[in-house]
Amino acid sequence: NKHKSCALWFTGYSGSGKSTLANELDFQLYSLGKKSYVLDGDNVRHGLNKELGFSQKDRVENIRRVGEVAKLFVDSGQIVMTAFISPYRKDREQIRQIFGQDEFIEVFIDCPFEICEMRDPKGLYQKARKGEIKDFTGIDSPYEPPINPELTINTEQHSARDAARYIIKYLKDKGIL
Ligand code: GGZ
Repeated sequence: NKHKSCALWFTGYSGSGKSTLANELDFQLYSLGKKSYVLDGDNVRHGLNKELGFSQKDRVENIRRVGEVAKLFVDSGQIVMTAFISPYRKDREQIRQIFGQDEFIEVFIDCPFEICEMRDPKGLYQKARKGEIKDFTGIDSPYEPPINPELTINTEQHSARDAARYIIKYLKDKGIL
């Protein structure tokens, strides 16, 4: 059951399916006997990063800390999935630099913005449209898609189950699993 450790860095809009896919992948890896962990807003923004909001400055710091924590997981020999919007290309590239070659796998969760807004699982897009939430990604805060991600997953066309299988195949092909 040996595997190499790596960080799978999911990036995409709110509602694009990052956490759903990360958790499905976590489940599939567990079924294969592999040790993995998901970092997302639920377990990071309420604790470690609870003083941070959604201004550009706070997002940059949020993502910087998540990158450092992900690095600790990789150093401990695990496969870590991070599910944060991580809207700035430069920040993602800086995090890539702290990892070794092949340890950082950027996964673009490519779901059309209109679909994310239509899904609106938490009603946040509607609130942002009404001006009740400021600095909302894709509305009045930017999102910079990756230019050369290791993987691109369209969650409009593929189920989380199939997408997770596709990522596992990638990890096997790369000799990580
Ligand atoms: C974007 C926001 C905002 C604003 C609250 N903009 O669908 P969700 O609810 O669960 O995912 C979103 C999450 C984004 O947090 P991240 O830590 O991933 O963002 S970043 O990487 O940019 O630091 C959404 C909710 O928090 N949320 N306000 N203004 N998303």
